[in-house]
Amino acid sequence: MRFKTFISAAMALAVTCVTHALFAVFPTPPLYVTGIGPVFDPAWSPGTPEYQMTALGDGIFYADITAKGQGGGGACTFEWKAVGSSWSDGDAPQDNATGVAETTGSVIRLLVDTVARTDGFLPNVGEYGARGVCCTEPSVVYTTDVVRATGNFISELGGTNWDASSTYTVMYDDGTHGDEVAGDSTYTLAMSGLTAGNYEFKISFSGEWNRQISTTGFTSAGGNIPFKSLGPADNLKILADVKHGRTKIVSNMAVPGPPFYGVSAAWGLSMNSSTVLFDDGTCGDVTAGDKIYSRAFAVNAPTQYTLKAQQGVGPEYPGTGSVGGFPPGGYPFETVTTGQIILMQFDTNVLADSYVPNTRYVWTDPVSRRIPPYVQAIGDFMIDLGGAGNWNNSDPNFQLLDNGLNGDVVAGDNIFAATFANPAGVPSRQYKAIGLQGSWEYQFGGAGDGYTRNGNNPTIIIDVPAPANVIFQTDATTGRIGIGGNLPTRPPTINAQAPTDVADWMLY
Ligand SMILES: [Ca+2]
Ligand SMILES: [Ca+2]
Ligand SMILES: [Ca+2]
Repeated sequence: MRFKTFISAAMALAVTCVTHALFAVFPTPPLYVTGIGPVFDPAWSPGTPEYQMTALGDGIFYADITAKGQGGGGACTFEWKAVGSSWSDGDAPQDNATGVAETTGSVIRLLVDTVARTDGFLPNVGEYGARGVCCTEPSVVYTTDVVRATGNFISELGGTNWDASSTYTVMYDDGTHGDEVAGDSTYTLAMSGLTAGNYEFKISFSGEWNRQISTTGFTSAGGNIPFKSLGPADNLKILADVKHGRTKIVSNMAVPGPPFYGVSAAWGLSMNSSTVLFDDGTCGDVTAGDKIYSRAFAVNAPTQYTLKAQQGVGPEYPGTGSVGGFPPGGYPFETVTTGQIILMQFDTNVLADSYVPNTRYVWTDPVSRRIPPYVQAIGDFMIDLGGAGNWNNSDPNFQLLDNGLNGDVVAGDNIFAATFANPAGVPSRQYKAIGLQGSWEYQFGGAGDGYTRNGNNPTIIIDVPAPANVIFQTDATTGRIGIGGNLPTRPPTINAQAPTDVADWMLY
């Protein structure tokens, strides 16, 4: 009972910290680990010298701790996080990470990866708000564990949904049952026959939930991981890297499109013939075969909404926010008349102008486009450039303007810019832009994102030695951001400079 009381108090404290750091990024070193008592003493105390982390290289940090007591959770689990010197510096992961301390005095290595990876596994730094990915050595997963993908799809296979002991969901790491490499700590569940639709799962171990892999990695309570089936012929694989606590969905129908679909709560969230995008010059597509997929959609009633491009099981664009959620996330647009037609365009070309995102971003026609009332550059460069504090989303000294002055090349083109003297240098800092003063509701930038509402765009890294000026640029139509004197490239089918009552397709 004493343990249970202890755990409750500490969990409440940790949850508070998660909320506090919702939009923070991972802190710059020194980094620390902190966690629950009695494994940690003091418990939940960022900045404790004996818990300082050491760089392992490649953006990975570790700390070797000696458990002051046995883990008090089920299966001797304990909860922990990587954090800066204080909670206000930010922390990771969003939920508490999990470790196992079976005995007092056991030595456990706690690791955090702070770098975005390109292997398609989640969680991944910069995607869905992840600031760091945590795991332990020894792992919370035993070699004797039965690894399962457990979720609400099991009834489609003949079993019971969320049955953590199901015989239908056992994963393999022995080179059989669709597992590609035996013994590489990546387990595989291969399946097909699922009715088209949205599903979710977590990775469970030996039929219990004290240890699991959720949206935020190794946790005791994180979110369910979503995936889609495009139909019974969709050969799906769920992969689980049980060394790092990450998962990946592979589908034979999920190769990067087409078909792409344009979905919005304003006209429909289903991926079907009424939402498929065109690149054949029809249905509003301006130019056939230019790899820009488009469609004109009629919106029944005047509204403010969001949209996304989707490609089945693969990623969504923008990636951040939930287009079907409340409030809805994605690319923002607004209509003012009943039955208004909006043109959505989705560029799958790759641009080489150093602006981010450089592919797979969406935009809408000028009538439905939201012109931001305020654009500001934000990040951990603000103090370097003379600001009072970093990550201040209401600092007009960092406002970008569309007036043709101070680094803005063309007035009124919906590209916002400002130039800053840089006497001290800006070493490897994080940058994105926001579209409403004092708010995180509208954001710009980030690979796979662009202009978003109700999401949390990943940052891009800027590195400018003194004394070169820093010129921040933000294209508020596409959401592409970067630095430098050159304008971000725009696809030729954007109408960004004609009168706002002229729809894109009227120009061609
Ligand atoms: Ca394997
Ligand atoms: Ca096209
Ligand atoms: Ca401009």
